[in-house]
Amino acid sequence: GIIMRIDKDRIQDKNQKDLKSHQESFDFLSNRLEKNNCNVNDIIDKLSKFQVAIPSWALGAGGTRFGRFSFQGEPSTLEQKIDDVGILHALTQTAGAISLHIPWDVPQDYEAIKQLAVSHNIIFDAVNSNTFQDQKNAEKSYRFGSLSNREKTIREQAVQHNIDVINIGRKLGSKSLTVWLADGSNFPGQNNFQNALQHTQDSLKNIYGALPDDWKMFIEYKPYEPNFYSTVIQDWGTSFMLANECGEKAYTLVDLGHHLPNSNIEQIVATLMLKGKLGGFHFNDSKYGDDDITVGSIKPYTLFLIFNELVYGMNNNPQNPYPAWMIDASHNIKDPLEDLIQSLEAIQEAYAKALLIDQAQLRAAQIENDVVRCQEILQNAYRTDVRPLLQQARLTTGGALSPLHIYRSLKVRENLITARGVNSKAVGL
Ligand code: LRH
Ligand code: MN
Ligand code: MN
Repeated sequence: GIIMRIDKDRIQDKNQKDLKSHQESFDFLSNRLEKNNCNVNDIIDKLSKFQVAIPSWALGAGGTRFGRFSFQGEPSTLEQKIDDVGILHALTQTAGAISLHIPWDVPQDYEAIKQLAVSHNIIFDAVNSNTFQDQKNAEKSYRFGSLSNREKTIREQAVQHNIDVINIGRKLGSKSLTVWLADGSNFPGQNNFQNALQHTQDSLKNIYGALPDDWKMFIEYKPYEPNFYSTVIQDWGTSFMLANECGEKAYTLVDLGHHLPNSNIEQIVATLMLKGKLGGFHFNDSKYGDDDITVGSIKPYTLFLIFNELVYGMNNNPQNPYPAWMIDASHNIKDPLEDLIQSLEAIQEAYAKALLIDQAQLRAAQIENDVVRCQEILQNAYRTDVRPLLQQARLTTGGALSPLHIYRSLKVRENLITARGVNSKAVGL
């Protein structure tokens, strides 16, 4: 197939036009920050190293349960999905990984797939199992649950699928498995809660038994949807308990959209990191439920507060491993690549603002119970326009000063449509 890529020279070339004005705003901001005891170089370094995995299912326009409007030039093969992530990474230098969903993305030729990823400088992050849909030619149906099912043979099929996913991931160099279950019930009385939880725990332990020593297992929770009365792994507490039952390689995964309205997600993050159990993170934003819309488009201040806890945990909790970051968003109407560029920018922005917080001053204000000053310290950081820092980070790593502008001016989508055809469709959600 045709490999789509944007080489660094094109990007450098396009950057020229905005270089001078960037330099001006960067100098102005870094002077001000240095005066406030910020180590700007350290922040730039942290921003350049922060890499977020792109899930294979975010590269096509997502659907709602009422329909899906494909976006022209969507990737229809795994190779094309990797090419898309390559484009994102070339422009932003922050999307250096892809997260595959099995069976949507089973590789045919492993060596070729690995080489393609290497050529784009991207690695394979967590592999995701899927027992929320019945697969083609599946012997048993997950209609009434997978790992939690009353029927042993159905649980066994679901466990085996997860083991198959681990083996696929091993061949690609992945180091973690993410398990998200749709299991639950739609009506009171449909399920025995205790049996469903016990079965889930036993099944997860069987999967954990097949996990290589240097792998992690992430257990994702979600309160509702697709089941609307009960979900077996409904909240962080249930996930945490199951992870503890499985063992030290099992962790909780926080997806921003998987909380009931007004939950204090930053506090959940702090609790899990203190206990060394925050393994992975799915970024998205929402107004109502698990809306999976562009990161930072609705609640950017909450995202900042969450990053404040993440930064604190990364600095103070050696018991917690470095979390696996992933975007879990995909929308119905935007160009998926433009949407992901916006999400990556919002993530970096929240991270940069959290890095500006003067932790020593905040501690001092907390000790004095100076509530007003505590709030001022957080909000001073939040109100700073950090975009020149993001641009500087991209400049030093060979990315685009303005990824979205360059994406449009290079007519990337138009080229993808020419290469792949108007009706090319992504497999997945
Ligand atoms: C479930 C979820 C989970 C799935 C993805 C497609 O809502 O967040 O991570 O794997 O969506
Ligand atoms: Mn998720
Ligand atoms: Mn979700």
